[in-house]
Amino acid sequence: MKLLYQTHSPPARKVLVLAYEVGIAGRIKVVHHETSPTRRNDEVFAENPLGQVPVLLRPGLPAIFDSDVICAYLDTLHDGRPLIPSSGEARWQALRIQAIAQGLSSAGGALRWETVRRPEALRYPPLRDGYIEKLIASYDWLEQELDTETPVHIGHIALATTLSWLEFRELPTFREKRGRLAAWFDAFELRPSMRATPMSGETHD
Ligand SMILES: N[C@@H](CCC(=O)N[C@@H](CS)C(=O)NCC(=O)O)C(=O)O
Repeated sequence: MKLLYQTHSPPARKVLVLAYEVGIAGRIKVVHHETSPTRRNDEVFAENPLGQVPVLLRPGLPAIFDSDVICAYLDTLHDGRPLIPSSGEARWQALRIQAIAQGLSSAGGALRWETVRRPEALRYPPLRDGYIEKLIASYDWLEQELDTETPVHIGHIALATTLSWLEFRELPTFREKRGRLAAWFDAFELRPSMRATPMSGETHD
């Protein structure tokens, strides 16, 4: 299988971290691609009409996107404990943490457009402030709601890869007054799956 990937993309890294966690990373060839709404990447568009990574290419089978769907697929390819719990409250907890992580990643990306990516004259400060509000409210929610003592699940992976990117991009910090969240993240970052998938090189994401 091939994974169309971007080194700094939280959803792409989420897929790869899951693959390491379940022991199938060796079956995936990672192919780096630059993608952006303002820099069309024809190879990515050829597989995903949204022009976004991650995309999973499977020999003889249709391409799969987005990261939630790829993770659900990869979770069927191993015999270990599923990282997306199949039923009960454990499932909804994992999926709602994943949903917050995906939202944080989107809000963080949108905030970067309003602060560094869009030409200065086209930025709209009220929109910037609205995205900051979403980040702060989500950090506060996570400080209360994150299940730090349960076995690792997809929500944890999505969240750790997103927090890592938010910090790397120097977006508003989640650390202040959120000791439980910060301690959980610092421990998660030491996992071999996170260490095997560092953000590297320059991208425009
Ligand atoms: N919901 C998608 C989001 C994917 C996404 O936003 N990918 C970004 C990189 S982080 C991308 O490819 N952006 C390029 C673009 O939107 O044109 C997923 O979870 O896979």
